[in-house]
Amino acid sequence: MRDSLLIKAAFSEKTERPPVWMMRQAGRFMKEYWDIKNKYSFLEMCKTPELAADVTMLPVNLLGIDGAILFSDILVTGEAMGGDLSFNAGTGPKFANPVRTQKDIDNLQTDVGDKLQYVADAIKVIQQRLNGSIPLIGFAGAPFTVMSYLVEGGSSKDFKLTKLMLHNEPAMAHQLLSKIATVTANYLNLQIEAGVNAVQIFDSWAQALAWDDYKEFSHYYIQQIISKLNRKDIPVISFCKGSSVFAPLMAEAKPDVVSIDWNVDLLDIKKRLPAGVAVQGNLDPHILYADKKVIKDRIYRLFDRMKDEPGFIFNLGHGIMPDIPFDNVKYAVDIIKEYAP
Ligand code: 1CP
Repeated sequence: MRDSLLIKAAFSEKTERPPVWMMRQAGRFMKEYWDIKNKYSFLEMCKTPELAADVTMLPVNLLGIDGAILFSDILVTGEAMGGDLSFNAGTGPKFANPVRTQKDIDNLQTDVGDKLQYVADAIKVIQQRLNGSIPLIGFAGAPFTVMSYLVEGGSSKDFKLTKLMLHNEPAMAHQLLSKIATVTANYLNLQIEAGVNAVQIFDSWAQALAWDDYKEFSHYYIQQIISKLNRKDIPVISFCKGSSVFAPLMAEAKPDVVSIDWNVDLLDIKKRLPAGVAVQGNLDPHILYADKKVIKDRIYRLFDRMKDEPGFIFNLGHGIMPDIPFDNVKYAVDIIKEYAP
């Protein structure tokens, strides 16, 4: 895998073309996903290695992308720590026992490797199916983002209770974040041990934070996690929504790749990062709703801009929306493979 397009680009080595994969590629925009989802619950799919492998392989077989991503969710760490997690159509993820008091935090467990063993089992089945063709990306949620679901009890628009805990009870917030960070570092090492070829940390809601709060309550813990990973030749990708602002700080945590949202010019931000830090991104996912000529124009514009830069992985600035037409996603992957500067 060390010679694959994705791993080479992640280590800022020259590649014949930029590799492509897309956040949330293994999911809801594909009819074949729903054929499986209509028979099982989401958590059953995650916890049954053969099913997790079936879904992981969908975009590999149907799109021909350059990296597979483990089928799971960022909230499985919260569940393993004691969160009563469910996923309901329409309302998204729910924790029935939100974490809001000192006692709630004290009750959270951190020695949870056994409870996440099903992920290691899934990774082994997926690697058999991939059979050395392309790298498998493992992942986990960043502590701040996972904390937000635990504290709010589910999705949130304004993160009111989470931010109140940061601001009024910072010592409690640090205890909670520290517990999540311990679990997350161990969990990513479990994935590396089981055979993933790269890992990505998702801090999906970091953009809700002010600079100082991001530094104290998010960046600090991501740095801790990255420093504990048994990386060998496993690149670490750090994603956050808000990276057009936070990227220089994200790079200080020493990931190999910083994944950038679509608010910023990718070349400009790459030039502001230390040499040897690759970038991933940064197409606005809404472009994939547009006409094919717009899709081609925007992707080739990005590629022309990045053509002299080793260390560029094509991705979206955030995940694929469930109602994006499959045909447009396939078209994007096809034209990326045809790109010649
Ligand atoms: O390609 C893939 O989709 C791989 C598997 C994957 C990943 C990487 C899933 C499956 N979830 C995730 C990460 C994830 N989960 C993130 C980070 C990425 C991002 O920012 O988009 C987040 C924030 C979640 C939390 C979550 N889980 C949400 C978002 C809710 C919100 O607050 O907006 C949702 C809808 C889920 C459930 C979920 N996870 C994955 C799928 C396919 C689904 C839908 C389940 C269903 O079909 O009902």
